[in-house]
Amino acid sequence: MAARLNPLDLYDVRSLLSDEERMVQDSVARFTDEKVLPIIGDCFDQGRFPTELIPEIAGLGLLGATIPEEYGGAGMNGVCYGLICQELERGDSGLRSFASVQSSLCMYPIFAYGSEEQKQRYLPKMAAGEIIGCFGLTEPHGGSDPANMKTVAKKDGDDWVLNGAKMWITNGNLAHIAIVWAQTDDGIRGFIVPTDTKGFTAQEVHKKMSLRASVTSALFLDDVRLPADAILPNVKGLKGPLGCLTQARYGITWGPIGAAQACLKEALDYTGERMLFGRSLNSNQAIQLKLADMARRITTAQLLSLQLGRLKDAGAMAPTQVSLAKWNNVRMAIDIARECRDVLGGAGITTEHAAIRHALNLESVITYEGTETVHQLVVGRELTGINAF
Ligand code: TGC
Ligand code: FAD
Repeated sequence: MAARLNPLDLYDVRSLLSDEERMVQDSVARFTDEKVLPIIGDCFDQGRFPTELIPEIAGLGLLGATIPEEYGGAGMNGVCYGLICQELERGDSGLRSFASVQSSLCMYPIFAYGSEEQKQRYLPKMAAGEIIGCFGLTEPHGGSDPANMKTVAKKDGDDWVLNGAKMWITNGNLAHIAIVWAQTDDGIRGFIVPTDTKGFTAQEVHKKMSLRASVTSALFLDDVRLPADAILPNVKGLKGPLGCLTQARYGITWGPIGAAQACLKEALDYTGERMLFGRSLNSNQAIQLKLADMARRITTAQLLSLQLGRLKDAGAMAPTQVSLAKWNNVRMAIDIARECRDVLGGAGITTEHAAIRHALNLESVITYEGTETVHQLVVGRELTGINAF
């Protein structure tokens, strides 16, 4: 019989990677296997983000991986960043969220829209994990429509004074700085807000059934006074935050591939060992159909993200392409995680196994960074030219 294919990479997508990309993937995979997997089930049960892993995450160059080395980043390409997201999310979506927010939603806007002084002041310490950021765009009255922003920033002499509230903010209670988007007389602008500024409070969201190993918070800004140089000078309008979302959503297309691979691996192992009706569970056609369908969908998602990454690295990636891949790959992973939970039977309902944790986490992933419906409508608009929002 011919050599068996890798069930988690049936098309040998890994062979399409460069040596550097494979090395990055291997080092993050090792970190996930050795440091994340042994503790993450307990973290999820306890509703705790493993802050003790931050120094090693930073040491591996996973914060601001694509930011140039002169600002403390690792200067990697977009495909490497995608592989980082994939391997972290094979551990848990909470770890990938932490890295996405720090890299794409906080370091990226400072790098892309900040002054030279802001870049020098913040980026090296953020890459080192010494300054943690959060990104405040969503407001309590409706996240899908950020143009309807109520948070305001008013000029008072040279200062800015911010008032408003943000909701569902990843890393909110961990953060030293918040990138806050607010309406001004000049349209939507971004501000770097040190979280110890008077009038700023973060309140952790409890009772979550999803992303339990991640910090999620509400932010309140009550007459928060900032100096003139807190504004990000080089962007105006909604394209500022949406440009950050494009970076983060790109990474999110890769992350759920890791979650789905973790679930498929678990289902393959479990159904190979489970004996029912005198034979192993995986010798039933109904089970093999499910496993085959998972492999088909993972393979499609891998190829989609890799091509998206190649487009990104060629400077040719369009936001609509990111929407299609975010929609497809998160839908793929949540369906697979739920199906794997089912084939594990009763054993699938506890966090002794990973499937239910991934399935629950993916409920957030399918909602944040643009809900599934938002991304479908973006693709629909591209096809028809009609804005249906
Ligand atoms: P529109 O008013 O047409 O456009 C405004 C300006 O933005 C530009 N633009 C983009 N730029 C870069 N990337 C994109 N994806 C962009 N989309 C639009 C556009 O060209 C325009 O520029 P200009 O120069 O003409 O002013 O806005 P739209 O109609 O495209 O947007 C509508 C819609 C619904 C797609 C948008 O509002 C949207 O994406 N809503 C969803 C909001 C969302 O995703 N929020 C996420 C919050 S952050 C988060 O969830 C973090 S979770 C992190 C984690 O834990 O991992
Ligand atoms: P709504 O916008 O109220 O949407 C409700 C429902 O209506 C959805 O099903 C949506 O698809 C649907 N809908 C909306 N518009 C239409 C339409 N035109 N047609 C048909 N259906 C429509 N935000 C941040 O800014 N920073 C963060 O760090 C962050 N982290 C998050 C972490 C977690 C765990 C979660 C759950 C969310 C996070 N978010 C963050 C917020 C996230 O981006 C929003 O939840 C998301 O954008 C949706 O907004 P909403 O929850 O207000 O839902």
